[in-house]
Amino acid sequence: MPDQPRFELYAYWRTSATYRVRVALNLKGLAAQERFVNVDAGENRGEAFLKINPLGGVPTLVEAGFPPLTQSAAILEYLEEIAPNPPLLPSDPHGRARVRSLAAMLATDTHPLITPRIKRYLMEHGFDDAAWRAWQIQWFSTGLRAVEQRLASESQTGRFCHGDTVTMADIVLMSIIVVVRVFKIEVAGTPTVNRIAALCEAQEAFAKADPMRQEGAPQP
Ligand SMILES: N[C@@H](CCC(=O)N[C@@H](CS)C(=O)NCC(=O)O)C(=O)O
Repeated sequence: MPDQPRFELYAYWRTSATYRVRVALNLKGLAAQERFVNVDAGENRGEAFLKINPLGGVPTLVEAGFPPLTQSAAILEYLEEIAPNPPLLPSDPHGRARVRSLAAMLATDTHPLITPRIKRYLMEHGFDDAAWRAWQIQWFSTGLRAVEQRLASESQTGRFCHGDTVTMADIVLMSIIVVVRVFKIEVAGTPTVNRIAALCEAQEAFAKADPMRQEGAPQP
């Protein structure tokens, strides 16, 4: 009998934050048994899931003997510590700070604005579908264009966001790109982002994590 995976990953097909963890697990050769949480049906707000993650968000990583680990950035840092190869952070402090800063521009300052809970609140307070779409375009564009400006102008940018190997910055960047595509939004004027995205998605670890390849994704 094959060994049980070390982790359970509470996940939903489309989510940006879960995608980050999927890519990191793939890159590091770690396996997780996914537990499907239907965010669109509100399962993440049900009593059972709120006991696992009181903020009602996926991903949540569960490992026997430890409390559930929430927050994709914390999960990525944890995976980096338990499985340092391949490294997803540079070896120097300035480099690590730059990678974390690029990642936070999207994971901390962009993504939370377009989550289902924000949509639900806005729709209950006067938004309609068109206003919501304009909101999504506004915040995705703001985040991606700001990252583009840094990537295009900073000398540490290489083939990837930082140097010539994949880091957490690429994982988070791609986590926004794949969701922008799910919502069929086009953000113009981001050539460096597009160049790096093409390199990332050519890698199996990214391709396997694509939302459209997950359980529950709409069939083409
Ligand atoms: N900061 C959290 C975000 C978690 C999060 O908001 N996940 C979204 C899906 S990408 C979610 O489950 N949202 C549920 C909701 O908004 O109701 C992380 O990085 O893990």
